[in-house]
Amino acid sequence: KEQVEADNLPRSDIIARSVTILRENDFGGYTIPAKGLYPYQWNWDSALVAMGWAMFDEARAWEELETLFSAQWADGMVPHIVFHRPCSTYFPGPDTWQAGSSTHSSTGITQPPVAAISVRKIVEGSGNREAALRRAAALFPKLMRWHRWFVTARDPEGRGLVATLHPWESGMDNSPMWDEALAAVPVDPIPPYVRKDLGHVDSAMRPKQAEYDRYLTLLYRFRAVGYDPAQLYHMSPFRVSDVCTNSVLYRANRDLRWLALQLNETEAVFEIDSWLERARAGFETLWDGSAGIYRSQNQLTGTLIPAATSGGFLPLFAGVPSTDRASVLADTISRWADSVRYSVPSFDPADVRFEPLRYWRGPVWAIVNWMITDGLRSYGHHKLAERVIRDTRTLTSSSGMYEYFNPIDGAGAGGNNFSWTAAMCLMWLD
Ligand code: 9WN
Repeated sequence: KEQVEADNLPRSDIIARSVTILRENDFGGYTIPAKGLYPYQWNWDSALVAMGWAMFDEARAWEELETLFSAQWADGMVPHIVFHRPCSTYFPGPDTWQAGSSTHSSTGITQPPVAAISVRKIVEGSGNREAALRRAAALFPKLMRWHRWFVTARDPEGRGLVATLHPWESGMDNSPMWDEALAAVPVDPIPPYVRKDLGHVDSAMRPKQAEYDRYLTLLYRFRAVGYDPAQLYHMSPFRVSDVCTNSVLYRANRDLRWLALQLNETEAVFEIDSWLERARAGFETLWDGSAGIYRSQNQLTGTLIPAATSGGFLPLFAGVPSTDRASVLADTISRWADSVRYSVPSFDPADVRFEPLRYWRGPVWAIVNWMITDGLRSYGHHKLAERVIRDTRTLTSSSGMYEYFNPIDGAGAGGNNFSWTAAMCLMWLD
């Protein structure tokens, strides 16, 4: 380990490499996650990447978010992918989704709502707060509409937790969290399709065919009802309370509330307060004290999902747990970290389904580490946060700015020169 750590790049190299990656993945107002593999604008990628841009080019950071919101749907939803230009290297693309706003072609589902978190970070880091607040003020009503959409379209029954209707919406596509819920989705006789992802990366690092068949089945069913949110909530054969999405939304609501106060938007503050209060009750139902982690829930069966994943630590990022509970979570993170070489694995390393190389079933993700460390720091767990940051720095320095990393041997996996990995490296230089 010392050997690898000795290879850590100096600060100036990290900056140079990260900036180069963002610039090379800049397609004019939006940043693609990685060349070839992901050629469009992804929702939560863009919001996270905007924070990276803000470290050296604030105007470009605002542009990233403004471009994302230019594709907002009339009902308030902000889609998970915006197809700004045709491209044949990704499947499923615009021809399969057949969705969008009046101006933009997009998917018909969403992703964890990071944007408001990003807006606050950019404003707080800005050298010209007044100008930054003007840019933020223009985004504010759009952010409100998106968050309101979550509450109305995805929590119509008032559970305090919003529903995720497709594994792609969770951003943690093939996480073991979704195994049972996804297995219960029947595979329809869907049109034959060719996966493009396998032309870019090894199949051992990607979701399996059985999962893709169900991802596509859901897509075609949603498309058949024109992505009407009222119908989707009731007819989707996959409906979960994802602990990651709900944590990101809770944190985003706190940051949006902060922005509302800056902008003297008093009514909005009250509205956001009601969302936060409802969600606090919802989170209580996800806590598993005996395992020391938050879980996701299958809304269709009512069961708490047994798989413990790194998403279960994200209520720390939200600021939801009490300090006692935060310490329990920190202990669980330490235990996981002790059982691998690089923290934080995306799935419990003690679980038989743990796979160190397969996407969301074990590998380390820099963005999740960023959220976890931000949460740990806010609860005063600085030593553990530093350990996670050090591990991520070692991984990115020695293996490259990969999409994700093997927690056992540190090998980079998935796409290389990855935008959000580069952005997180810039964030940690703070
Ligand atoms: C489907 C872009 C996206 C991330 C997701 C990650 C992966 C896409 C895919 O890549 O998902 O949206 O084709 O695998 O799971 O979190 O936003 O980086």
